Amino acid sequence: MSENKRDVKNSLLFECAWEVANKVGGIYTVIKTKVPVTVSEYGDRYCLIGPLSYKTAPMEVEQQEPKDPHLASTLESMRNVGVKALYGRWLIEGAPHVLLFDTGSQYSRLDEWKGDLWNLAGIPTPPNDHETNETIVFGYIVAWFLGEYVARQLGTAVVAHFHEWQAGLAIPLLRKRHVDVTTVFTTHATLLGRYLCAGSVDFYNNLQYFDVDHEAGKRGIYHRYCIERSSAHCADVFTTVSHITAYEAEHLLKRKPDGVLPNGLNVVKFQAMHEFQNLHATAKSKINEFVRGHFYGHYDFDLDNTLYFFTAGRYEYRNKGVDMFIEALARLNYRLKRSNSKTTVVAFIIMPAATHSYTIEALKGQAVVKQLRDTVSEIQNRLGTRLFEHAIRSNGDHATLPAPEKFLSEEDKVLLKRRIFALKRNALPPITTHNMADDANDPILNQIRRVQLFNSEADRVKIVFHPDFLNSSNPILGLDYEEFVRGCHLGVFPSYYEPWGYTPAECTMGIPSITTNLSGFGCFMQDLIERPQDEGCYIVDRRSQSVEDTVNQLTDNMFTFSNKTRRQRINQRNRVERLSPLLDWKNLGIEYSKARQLALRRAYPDSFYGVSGLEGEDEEFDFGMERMMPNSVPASPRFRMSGIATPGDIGTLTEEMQALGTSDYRGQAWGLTEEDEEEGY
Ligand code: U2F
Ligand code: UDP
Ligand code: G6P
Repeated sequence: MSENKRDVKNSLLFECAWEVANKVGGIYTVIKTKVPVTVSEYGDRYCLIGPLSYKTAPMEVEQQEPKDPHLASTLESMRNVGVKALYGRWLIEGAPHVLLFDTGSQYSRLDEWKGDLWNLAGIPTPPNDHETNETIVFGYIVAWFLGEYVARQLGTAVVAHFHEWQAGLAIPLLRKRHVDVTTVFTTHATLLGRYLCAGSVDFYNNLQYFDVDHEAGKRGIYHRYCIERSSAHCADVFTTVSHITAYEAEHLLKRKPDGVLPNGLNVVKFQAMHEFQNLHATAKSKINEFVRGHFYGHYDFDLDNTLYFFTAGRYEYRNKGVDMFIEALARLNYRLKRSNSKTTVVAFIIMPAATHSYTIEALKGQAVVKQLRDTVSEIQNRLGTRLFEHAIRSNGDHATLPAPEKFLSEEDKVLLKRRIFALKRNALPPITTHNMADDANDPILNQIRRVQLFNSEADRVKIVFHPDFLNSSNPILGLDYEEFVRGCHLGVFPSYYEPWGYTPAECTMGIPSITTNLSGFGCFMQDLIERPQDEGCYIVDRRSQSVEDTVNQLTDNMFTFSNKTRRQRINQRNRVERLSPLLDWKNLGIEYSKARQLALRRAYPDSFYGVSGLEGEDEEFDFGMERMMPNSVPASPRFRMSGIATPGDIGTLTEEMQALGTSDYRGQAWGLTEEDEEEGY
């Protein structure tokens, strides 16, 4: 590529995503939580690139002047022709450099760039797709920036890492223009996968056979698909977040990924185990408070013997497995009733849908409980005063102590009666907390109607559908999501399409969860731990059995969990919490380092070989990353593979991976016989 020999050991890193300083979905979580570990490796040689949103940027970014003179002069020359950009520090843990481009400042060139894209790559673009227009303008600005930057800065190699198709368009442009950078593309799902799964197709068994162009065309996303596919093909290194998505990408994008970069978390470890157990108890008491209000008038169950289950995420009814969750809840209800169980399960569904604010009933529930509580504490105060006055005048004669109810005045009794009457309710406690915009056609509500889980007294399983994300300032269920998770007993995520799945991964902060072997996270845990269910990480099989059998397995898991004693639950939470280091970026970040190193090797092979042409040992990088699981950690959990150094070894990223067939993905493979597996394919 280059005449000059660029320094590959101290390479610079630009990481580019649509969700840099701009929260849309899961990729924001990936980027933001990963920053500290990337900064510790790259320091000031790291800069994130994203779109400039005037709404969020002022809160997220502190403006600064670039210290790198090449960067300053590149920006200067772009500003001179009208490009608006904000450079500074992103105000998050790690405080990385960030460069945000205002796509609006270059919309005048949209048609010119669309024409260029057609001539260059044969990618067509329809006129009214706003998201694609943004992608094109952003992609052209980023390619322009990187091209100008490396033309000025000639001494050091530059790695440009792009996430998802919205940020990926710069990759084919850089390649066509022979810009001297090396590129990594990470996809967090595929466009076609998401669309196909949301319909009713047997996705995984047909992956090899889809006519991809036709399917994309049918759904009006052919142009987006072309951008995604060209990003994957033109990148020096192509990666995804899990093996299951790698398999999907190979067939839908027609390039086999070079490796897997699993998503991590920023794990906070407590000094002592009991600290997070205490947090569970405090958060649970807040959920208890909500439940008392929501079920007023029918609150005949014992909160001390009540379990909170939940599912959460974007409202993708089939992809997130809500259909299966509700069906399994109905069966759980039947089994709990049949076994005369005293346990009540309250199942929460937290998924944003279109609504017109809270229902009157939901607000009233919280209000009547608050009034009752206020009245009781007023009476308590008055009663206390009377009791004290009486006692102090008894002058040592305890025989004068009247019956306790004598201290309750008639007025108090009337007040209390009024509050108790207010708790009367003719209807059953509502399923949903909000007025739904389309109640009659809502898939979740319709499924609940079908299985008839209406919160009746006889039901051991009650349902609360909260069609909005949680927030501590909400008047109902006023907790932050993290606090809510801690207060619950079990997270249930029976996903059908889930490239990774942060929601079950986040449960490892201290509560058990159920997920499937079709989610990236589920497969990751299954590959890593010998008996994940013993560690509070239940994985339901959605690959090799019928839907009926899967629902029964899910029901069994929930039923067994419902029969655990408090002591067993506490124990299980301790075990789950011990898994969290597996997901720590301090351990998983090394996979990103490997991807960058591979990209450098592919772009600058000469820099990695000694004079003799053999790879010199001193050319190897030392990532200096913390190794997983120091020896002091207890023996449990038992790992499946002996001698693994990092969890990322599961996502082994190697040159050889290209040469292998489809069947080398981890986890249960498709279309393989048992003998094949035994032979280690
Ligand atoms: C994956 O989740 P994401 O957070 O990336 O999922 P979305 O935020 O929904 O974005 C995926 C695509 O859907 C598009 C968006 C992206 O191309 O432009 N989209 C849309 O068209 N309309 C919308 O209203 C919202 C999004 C993945 F699914 C998880 O399993 C992973 O955990 C996560 C992180 O790797 O990436
Ligand atoms: N989440 C949230 N508030 C809520 C429920 C969920 O912020 O009330 C977050 C959750 O913490 C997680 C993300 O939404 O980080 C969902 O990510 P996941 O990977 O499960 O699915 P995606 O939406 O990315 O497909
Ligand atoms: C934590 C607390 C305990 C409490 C328990 C409730 O472990 O430290 O004091 O008894 O939570 O557990 P449960 O599973 O019944 O909500």
